[in-house]
Amino acid sequence: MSVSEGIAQLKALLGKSGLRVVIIPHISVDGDAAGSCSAFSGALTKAGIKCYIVTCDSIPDYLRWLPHIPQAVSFQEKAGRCKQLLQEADIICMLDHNTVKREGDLEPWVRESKAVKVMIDHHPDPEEADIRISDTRVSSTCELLFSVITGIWGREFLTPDMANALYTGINTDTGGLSHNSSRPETYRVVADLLELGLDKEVVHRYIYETNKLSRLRLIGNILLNKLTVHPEYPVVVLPVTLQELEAYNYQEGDLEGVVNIPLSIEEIYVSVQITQRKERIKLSFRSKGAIPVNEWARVHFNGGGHLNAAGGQCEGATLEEVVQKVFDTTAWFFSTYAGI
Ligand SMILES: [Mn+2]
Repeated sequence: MSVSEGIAQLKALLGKSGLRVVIIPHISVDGDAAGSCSAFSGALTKAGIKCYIVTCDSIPDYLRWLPHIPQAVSFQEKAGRCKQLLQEADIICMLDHNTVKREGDLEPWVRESKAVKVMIDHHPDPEEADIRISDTRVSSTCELLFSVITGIWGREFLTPDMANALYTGINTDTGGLSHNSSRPETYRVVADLLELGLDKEVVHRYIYETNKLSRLRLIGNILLNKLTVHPEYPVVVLPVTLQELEAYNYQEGDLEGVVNIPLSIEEIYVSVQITQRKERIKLSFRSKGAIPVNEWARVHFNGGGHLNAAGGQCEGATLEEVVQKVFDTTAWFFSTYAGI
C-alpha cells in the first residue's frame, strides 16, 4: 500500500458518521509521538470525529503543553477506562511506531479489539495493519502526518496549534534538524507550517528552555567529577550513584541525553552511563560509526538495542563492580567487534 493509497483509504474510512477513534503513541512518549497524537487529535476533533489519546505510560512534562495531550488517558492510572475505550473504538491509530509491541500493557487489548487498525509511521519493517501509511524516508511521523492531514482535509484545514505540534515532532526527531533531515521535502513542510501559523519560538521555548538548576548541577557534577576515560580504549564511563540522584533532586528524564555528551569528543567512540537505581544498576551505551554496542550490552549486561544505542542492567552488584566489569570487558569487546 503506497502512502497516497493509504491516505485515500483513511479518508474514505473517516467519512463514516458516529465514529470513535483511539490514538496511541509508543511507550516512553517522545516529541514525535506526542506531536503527532496532538495534531491528529486536533484534526479529528475539528472534523467533528470523537477521539481519545490512550497511552500505556505517562507523557513527560515538557510535552504536556501540546493541545489534547493533558487529556490523554494512561493505562497506568486508568486501566479500566483504557480497556473500555479500546473495546468501543471503531478505529485505532498507531502513531510513530511500527509494531503493537511498542504499546506496552495496551498490547493485548489492542490485539483483541475489533477496530480498524491504522498505522502512520516512519520506522523500518512495519508490521501489518488494516491501513498502513508508512514512509521510512521522512524525518518523522509528524512530517508524514502533514501529508495525511492535508491530503484528507486540505491545506487550509491545518490550525496554528496543529502546526506547532507537527513541528515539535520534526524538530525533536532530527535533533533540531541536525540528523535525518537532508531531504528538501522536510523543509517544504516546515515552510508550509510557518505559513499556516507555526510559532517556532514558542515551540523552542517549551522544548529546550525547561532545564532546572538541579538538573544542570547533576550533569555538571557527572562531567566534572565522575566521567572516567579508559586508559587504553576510546571509551568513557559515567557512573552515577543513588545518593547523587537524591542530592540533586533527580526527576525522571533529568539524565536524558547525558550519555551522548562524551561522543562530542573527537577521539571518544563509546560512552557508557552506569546509573545506580534502587533495585538494580542500569547501563546505557552509545557509540559512533560501526561499533555495535548492542553486542556488548547483550553478551555481558542482560540487554541489547540498536548498533549505536543500547541498554543493559545488572542485579546484585555494586556500582564499582559494574564499572570494573565494563573496563574488564572493553578489550574483549573491541577485539571481537571493532577489530582493535
Ligand atoms: Mn518518530
